[in-house]
Amino acid sequence: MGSIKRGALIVIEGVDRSGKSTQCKKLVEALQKKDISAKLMSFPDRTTLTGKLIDDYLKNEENKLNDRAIHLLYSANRWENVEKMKSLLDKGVTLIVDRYSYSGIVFSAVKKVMSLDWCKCPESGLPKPDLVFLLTLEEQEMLKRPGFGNERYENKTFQRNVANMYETLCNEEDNWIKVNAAGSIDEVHSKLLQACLKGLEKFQTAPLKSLFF
Ligand code: NYM
Ligand code: MG
Repeated sequence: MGSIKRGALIVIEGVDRSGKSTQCKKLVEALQKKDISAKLMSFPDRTTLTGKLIDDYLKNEENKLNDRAIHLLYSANRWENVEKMKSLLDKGVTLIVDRYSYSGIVFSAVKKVMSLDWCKCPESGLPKPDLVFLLTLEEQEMLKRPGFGNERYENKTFQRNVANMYETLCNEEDNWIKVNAAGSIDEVHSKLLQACLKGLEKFQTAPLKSLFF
């Protein structure tokens, strides 16, 4: 009776409209087709208690929750899901996650109210992804994509700052892969799938680490 390998924790990050959700979905489908147990998760998880507060904050300009409070809510939204994540990983399910702690850090740090270190603190102890894909888009490409929605943060200046802050974080980490999101959906997908498959065995046999200790 050999013990089953754990699942891998793989995160996709990037500015709004970079194709994260599409790519996450395709990645899960492709892994499943290869008989690799995989599941999609996304943050914010708007279905939970904190998720409902976050949803209201994003949709209502009148919501005056302060920057630190909303930052901690996003983090709590991940902590609410930690048992579920760990239990799936333990069972050998690979998780493909649409945004994670890095979105939390980047979207808050660009507000210039809290330092990068302050933003990282509440993420400490969450499962550390084995691999992070950063989908990048040149500004010209970003502008060509269909319009932003009406949620908070969905404007050019904010997203430009977010893109720069992602670069800063990316330079601090060794397990990030930058992928130009301007390619076709299939081109981007095959890059992501290849990198996932290449690392999978290694991820599944190494202990799961924690963020930022
Ligand atoms: N966002 C997302 C944050 O500000 N902090 C976080 O921790 C996370 C996970 O929520 N503009 C922001 C980024 C998005 C917004 O996400 C909603 P989505 O993926 O559009 O539902
Ligand atoms: Mg969005």
